[in-house]
Amino acid sequence: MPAKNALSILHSEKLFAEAVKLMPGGVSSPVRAFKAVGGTPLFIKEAEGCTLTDADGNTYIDYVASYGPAIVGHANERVVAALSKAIGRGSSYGAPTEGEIDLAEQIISALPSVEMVRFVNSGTEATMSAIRLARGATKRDFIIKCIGGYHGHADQLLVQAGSGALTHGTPSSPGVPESITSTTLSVQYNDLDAAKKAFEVNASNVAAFIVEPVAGNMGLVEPKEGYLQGLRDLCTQHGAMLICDEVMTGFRVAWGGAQVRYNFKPDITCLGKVIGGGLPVGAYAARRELMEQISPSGPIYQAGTLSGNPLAMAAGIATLEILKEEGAYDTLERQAAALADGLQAAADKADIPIALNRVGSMLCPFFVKEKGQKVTNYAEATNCDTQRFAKFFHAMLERGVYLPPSQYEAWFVGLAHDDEAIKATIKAARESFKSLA
Ligand code: KE4
Repeated sequence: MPAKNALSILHSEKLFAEAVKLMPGGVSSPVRAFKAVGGTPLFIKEAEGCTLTDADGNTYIDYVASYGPAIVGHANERVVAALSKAIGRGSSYGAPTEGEIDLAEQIISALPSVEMVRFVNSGTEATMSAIRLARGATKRDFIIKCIGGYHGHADQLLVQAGSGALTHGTPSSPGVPESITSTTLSVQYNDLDAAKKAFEVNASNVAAFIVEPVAGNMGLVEPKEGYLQGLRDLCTQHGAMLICDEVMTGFRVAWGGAQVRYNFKPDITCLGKVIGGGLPVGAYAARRELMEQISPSGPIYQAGTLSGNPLAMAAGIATLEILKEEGAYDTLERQAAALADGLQAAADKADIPIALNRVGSMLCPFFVKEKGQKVTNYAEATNCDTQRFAKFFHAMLERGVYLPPSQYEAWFVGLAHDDEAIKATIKAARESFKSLA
């Protein structure tokens, strides 16, 4: 387990000073810059299991897990072995490979709504392509998304987005033309009436409703009873596609993702993160008659130099093989439940009000203003004490626990978070909550 952290993060500070001269904000993705919590982002030198080591040699129990992919633990020996074998055969051919068949078969066998898959290189590409497929298949232009829903940074979806955009308080980004976003409608998540109204107003123009089945980019908010099936019925009623963005929940909240956990059938599913085992990957998938409309079997164009990359396929296949083993999801459930219970008890003991939401191995403590407050939608999620979260974040970091640097991100528990790690995290949380009181 992590040694007591040295106070020094001198190397990270030095590296960050260099990085900011070379890259916007010194990072390759905004949330990593610690803007929402303050302080210097830590430069990570290596990771193993559930532990990160920063440039100064400090070690941390990690709940970012690369925002989901590291579900079987960092540098998992079976994933490393698969990659070591694959890299010796080259890294990319620009030609079909057997690995794509193997991973596609796994995905199709896990998701009852899916008969065919197309691999891409990120969640953004997956959702962008799924929207194009829905628009091409329905010959309609409008899409509906949820306020606070984040589906990557494609122009048409960066409208009242969650995650980074929400964290930075600029939900709609400059550089996105009004002409592009005029066909994107936003409604409240978990509000079926709002969805109904959006459909009624735009009836026969709606190509798709895209939803994160479990909202993981406004913190973590679980779907209300009947919400997802309600969206399914609305899309069927209006001839629109239901796009289920499972980039975060796919193979995370269940082997079959949220659509199996909550038992509903989307038209198109987007995947990423876990299916690449930490390498760049995304995928969109659907029934045959839809997917065969994608080039080259159909007219809807989509392509990618590194799509189906042999290394990403090898890492994804190895990761899913581990998750498919008996008991993997029981372990994820048990460890995440133990953490959630411990966090709640620690907050209660320090008399710090939190609303702790959890779905499987994804969880998020919201720093609510009043004891007993729940967080069931975007308005409640964004009515939290983000300053208090920031203080908690740093208190935990000093005690060797690395959390996502924003109140609007989910925490991820993986197979490598053993009892010792969970206990150490709860101990750090007890002290951290106390320091806030
Ligand atoms: P990427 O393009 O970042 O691979 O995937 C975009 C995406 C799509 N859909 C959902 C539900 C997602 O959560 C994401 C990306 N998630 C964020 C974490 N909140 C990635 C972290 C980051 O932006 O650095």
